Amino acid sequence: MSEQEPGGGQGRAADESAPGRGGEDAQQQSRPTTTKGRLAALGGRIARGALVGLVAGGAGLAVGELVAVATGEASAPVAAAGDWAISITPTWLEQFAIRNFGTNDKTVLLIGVYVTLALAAVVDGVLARTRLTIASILTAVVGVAGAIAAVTRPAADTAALLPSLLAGLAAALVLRWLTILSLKESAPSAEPSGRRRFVLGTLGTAAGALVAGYGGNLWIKKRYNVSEARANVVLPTPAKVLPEPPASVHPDVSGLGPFFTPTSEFYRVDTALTVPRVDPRDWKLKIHGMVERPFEITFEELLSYRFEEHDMTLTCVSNPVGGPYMGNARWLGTSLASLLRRAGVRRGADMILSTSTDGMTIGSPVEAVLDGRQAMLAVAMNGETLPVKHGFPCRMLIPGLYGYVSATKWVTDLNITTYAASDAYWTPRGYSPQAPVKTASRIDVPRSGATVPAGTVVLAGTAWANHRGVAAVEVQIDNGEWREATLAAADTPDTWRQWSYQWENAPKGSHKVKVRATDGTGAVQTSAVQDVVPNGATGHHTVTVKVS
Ligand SMILES: Nc1nc2c(c(=O)[nH]1)N[C@H]1C(S)=C(S)[C@@H](COP(=O)(O)O)O[C@H]1N2
Ligand SMILES: [Mo]
Repeated sequence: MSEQEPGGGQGRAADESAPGRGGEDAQQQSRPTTTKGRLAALGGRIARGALVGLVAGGAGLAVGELVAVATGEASAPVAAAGDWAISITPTWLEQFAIRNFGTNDKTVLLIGVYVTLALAAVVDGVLARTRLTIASILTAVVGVAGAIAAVTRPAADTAALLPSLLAGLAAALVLRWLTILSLKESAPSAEPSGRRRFVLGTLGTAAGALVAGYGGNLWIKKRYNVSEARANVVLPTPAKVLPEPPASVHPDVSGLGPFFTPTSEFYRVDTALTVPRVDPRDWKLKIHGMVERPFEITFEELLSYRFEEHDMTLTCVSNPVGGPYMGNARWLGTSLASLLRRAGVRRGADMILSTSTDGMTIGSPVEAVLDGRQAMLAVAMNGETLPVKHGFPCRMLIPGLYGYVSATKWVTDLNITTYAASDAYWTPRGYSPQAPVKTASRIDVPRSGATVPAGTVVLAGTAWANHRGVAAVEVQIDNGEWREATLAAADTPDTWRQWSYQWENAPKGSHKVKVRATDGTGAVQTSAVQDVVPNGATGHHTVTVKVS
């Protein structure tokens, strides 16, 4: 970088620009002649353009947020853009996100959307100084793109167009107005009043946008809040009292999680950027398609059915070997099989295509639901009304199948159809149309990499073969013999089974410990390593333990 004029005082006076239409390229003659001066002028233009772009973008988003108070949370520009991004996320990226960000993947996505919009706003704001019309049109185009994203979400109506359209329009108008003020302010002939107008306009708009955006967001949260409706649900009394499982389902090993996963710690996996808030008074379930007697029921009717409790472990297909995406709960639900029988499934139908209020579709085998297992429409978990993020007011559950083919949250539609005729959401994205949970096991104690004192080392963990049950668990130390672990008592074949093993005289040094399970049919968990896609990871969970 050459500096022709130490001190570089080209300063404000040389910071050129003309007010109004001509923009900055009409002002060639007043350009500073030194490199440093030119750089300073360029910096000033970029800074002003960026500021104006960001304020215009923020004002647009705030308007969008306010409009979304009327049209629904998911139609707000950022929510719509995020939901759209989720729907086009390729499977490899989705896998990367779930591996690296886990349940924070949605926060990461939102940050991504904001950063992208901010960058676009900065570029647009800088462009506006020389090409105001083009920049304004681009702003409006971004709004139109947002509106298209919003209206093409599966659960959207036409009103979903409005927030982003109006956001784009507002942003374009603010961009125009502030750019003109800014060009006047930075012109060589600028008067102090021009500068004041620009500063006040920018600050005022920014403050207004913050208040409106934040307020709109709070208003949305309040308007679509269902916590009161949730608190008012009177859970049906189960037809039979299900006794607590014996204490012996849980080996008393410190560091091993409880048999039932506390609801607050239960994993959450779904594609919903804004958690659907469904008022039970508006909830209806429709059963239709290849049935003799299609029908629709309200939440009140649903609650009048026979309800039963059932203990079952829910597992995500995206759970890597040894991973955390599973939980065990006591669910309260009504029989899905009874509902199907009431509708009368026609011959040839083999799939239930269930849809949630946010448009997620999940395909489940009719056969699994009718084979006697406790498939249910659940309204409570662990004795408490379903939390909103776990599907309030009603979700589907089928023991033995991964969540993406069975556990539809916020479910409102059951279309009885065929695998040949229908694809569920994840099928074109590379996942198998059908997916029973694979036999698997996990070492939870000690944590991999932990250092433990020599002597007797207690190993413990959990194993699952949902609906087949776990018959045995074995551990292997440093590729030695497989040794039989002690199984805790079984609850149901649909729940996981905890285990422990006393490793006597553990020698000092670093050791590899592996685990494998045998399911209720006698099949031993495979050692073959397979990735999550297309139907669940396999391989032995292995931890490193340092004995000192
Ligand atoms: N509506 C809806 N239901 C859904 C999903 C979803 O994305 N949307 N994800 C499924 C998947 S992949 C899993 S593993 C389970 C997870 O349920 P949980 O979040 O209550 O643990 O919900 C299933 N039900
Ligand atoms: Mo899942």
